[in-house]
Amino acid sequence: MLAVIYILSTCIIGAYCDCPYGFTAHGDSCYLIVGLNSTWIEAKKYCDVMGGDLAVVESSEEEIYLVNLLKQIDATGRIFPENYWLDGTDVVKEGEFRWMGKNGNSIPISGYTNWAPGQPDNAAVHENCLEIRYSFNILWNDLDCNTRQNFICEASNEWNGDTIIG
Ligand SMILES: [Ca+2]
Ligand SMILES: [Ca+2]
Ligand SMILES: [Ca+2]
Repeated sequence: MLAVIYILSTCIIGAYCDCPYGFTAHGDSCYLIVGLNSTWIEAKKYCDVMGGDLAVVESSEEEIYLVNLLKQIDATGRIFPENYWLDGTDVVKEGEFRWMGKNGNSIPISGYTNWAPGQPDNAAVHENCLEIRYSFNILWNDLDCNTRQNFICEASNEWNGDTIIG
């Protein structure tokens, strides 16, 4: 609990609390909804370049926030209401979905999930990447990783620009 208070207080003070350029802060994280038609791995690289990673949705609170964000963007018409890659995949071992993270630090998707009814179904035996799918009532689905679509990046709100080289 002390650690949580510390993180919150540093954010309130603002000393080490910031989002990468273009991201929106919410709780401990920052988010960027990206309307580029990208494969899952292209999306993951894009998020990395922007200072984050593909989004890891760990709670209903986080998902409700994101879905509201998607609906707001939908209302602007700036991004066609398509589908959005998240960080999950079972490409390494079929049926074992993991949040891939970075540097080999993947973890099994356990606890909170929000799969659409009947998903993941590994349709046509090659659906290995996790998306939020509009036509499935904005719930999770596994899809062919090579499909080009929108995606959601997430970064820590303690991000700073110290890693900029040159
Ligand atoms: Ca998250
Ligand atoms: Ca699969
Ligand atoms: Ca599927």
